Amino acid sequence: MWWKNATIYQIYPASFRDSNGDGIGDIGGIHSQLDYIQSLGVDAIWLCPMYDSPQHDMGYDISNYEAVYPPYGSVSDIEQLISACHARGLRILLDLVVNHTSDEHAWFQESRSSLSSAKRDWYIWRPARYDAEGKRRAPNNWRSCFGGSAWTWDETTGEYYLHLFATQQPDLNWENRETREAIYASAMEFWLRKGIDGFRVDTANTYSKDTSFPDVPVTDPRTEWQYASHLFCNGPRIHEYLREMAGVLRKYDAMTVGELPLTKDIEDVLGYVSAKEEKLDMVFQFDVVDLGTGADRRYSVEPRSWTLSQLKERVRATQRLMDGESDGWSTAFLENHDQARCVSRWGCERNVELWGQSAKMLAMMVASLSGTLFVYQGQEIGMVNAPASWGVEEYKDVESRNYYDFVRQTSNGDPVALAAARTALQHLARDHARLPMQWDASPHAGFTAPDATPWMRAHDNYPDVNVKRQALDGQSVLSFWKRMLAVRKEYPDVFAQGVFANVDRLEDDDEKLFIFEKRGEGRKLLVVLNFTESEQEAGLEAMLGGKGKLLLSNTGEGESLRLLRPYEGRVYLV
Ligand code: TEU
Ligand code: CA
Repeated sequence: MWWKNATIYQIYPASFRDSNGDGIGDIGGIHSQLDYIQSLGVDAIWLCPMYDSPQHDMGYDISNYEAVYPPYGSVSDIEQLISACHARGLRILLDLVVNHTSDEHAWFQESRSSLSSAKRDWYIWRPARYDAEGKRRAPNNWRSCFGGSAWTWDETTGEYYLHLFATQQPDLNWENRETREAIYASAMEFWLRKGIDGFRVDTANTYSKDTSFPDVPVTDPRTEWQYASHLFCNGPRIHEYLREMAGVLRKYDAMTVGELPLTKDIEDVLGYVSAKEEKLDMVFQFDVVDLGTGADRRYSVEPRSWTLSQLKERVRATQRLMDGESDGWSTAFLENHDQARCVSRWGCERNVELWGQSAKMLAMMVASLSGTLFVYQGQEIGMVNAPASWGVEEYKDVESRNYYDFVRQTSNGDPVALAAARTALQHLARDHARLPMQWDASPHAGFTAPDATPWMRAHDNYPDVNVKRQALDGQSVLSFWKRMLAVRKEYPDVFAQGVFANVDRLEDDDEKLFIFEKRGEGRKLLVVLNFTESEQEAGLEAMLGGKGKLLLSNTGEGESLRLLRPYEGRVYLV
């Protein structure tokens, strides 16, 4: 199983590299950077959706599974990319988005055309309810993940359709066997036959819903639409569907990594990833990336609402899948296209020293964890969130915009509430991951032609933070990532497969240091991370007992067993 010790590099096509100067990244741009990608020491790439789409949710609203969004290129460009990757020994994964399609998909067009359409039952249609005053109401009070009702009224046939995400993303009806078979043929086998190595499976636990669609209790009295995710995640038939899907994948020996929001208990997660279940090979748990987000609404929260002890606890939760008693497999990641940059969330941007130190320390943390490792484009050079000085109009994501509008409406435009919303977006929005990749110090960070207008503005810091500059500097974040990945590869039993344990030391260190062990075959790692801006007592002498070999350090300075510098991190082999 190639993926067990692998590192997978995630690419967001719109923002990676523009090869033709239209301001939008494309397949040609990805193809042109395969040398760079390979130089990182990764084993595979995962492309976010590049299918044809009206882009209401950046390609997670697919209008044709068997075509490529024309600004990105063509099916033949993907075929060429697949062969180019394989010729270098790189694997390639695509994104599988089959909870919903775009409302412009031919299936939905046909489904919505009449009550008797052959594809009517391919989506989830329900009649209206009427209240005491005879006013038309949605079938229930569920809120969509992007805010507002999860149902949209469709005039043509006088019914509502369900959409867990944006209005333009109607949910497919997985209860219908014919629909499932069409999904397998069009979204999966069409691409598997072209030789891809697997899929990242979008919202892998939402296909089965409670089909009685009950109302949920009111938890937010400001609005009619209530948090209902627990009713559409982990539904009654989800395991049956995933097993059926795995049957298709098996024919091609393809791997899967499923996105698993809102599945918290280890037993439930194991239901998806335990090898004997034969469903998904691994999943992305949300424990770590959800830390510090609002409980009811993701952005209803102050910046940095987390503690180090919580972070440790959540890391441990994802690592439990690897503790030897379970037959599951885990993933390690801190970023993806839905998350703000990890340095801005968990590290420090106060000055250039602390930025670099904390970017490397976070790299050390995530790359020392067990499971398959995922690195998101730009993470390897320590890209950070868009500056606080940028106006809210720079935020383009549907989730960001909907949230800001929601606050505007419910607060009657209160400037204090709007300022808080903007602060939260600056801290957590999905937009931050979607800024152009920073290649060099030329205009727009070298992402597109100098005279082009990139679809999102390049970060102000690109003259300092870019690939070209870091590639020449042996002490850069980029050089550190390369070293880190090489060392991880050298000792797979402790890095990718070791058994994780927190090392609890002095009580009052708990919110300052993160120390953990990884036990492998007759040896172990000791990872010591200082999460503060000040020096800390390390006390390593006692912990190592003269036996440890320093594998990695992020300081480039001599090692002191007594003191750790700000955001210093070390990995010892014991
Ligand atoms: O995300 C689904 C998801 O579970 C959400 O948690 C998402 O991260 C959301 O932004 C959190 O508030 C997947 C994709 O990764 C995301 O880009 C898509 O917008 C979404 O599905 C719909 O396809
Ligand atoms: Ca382009």
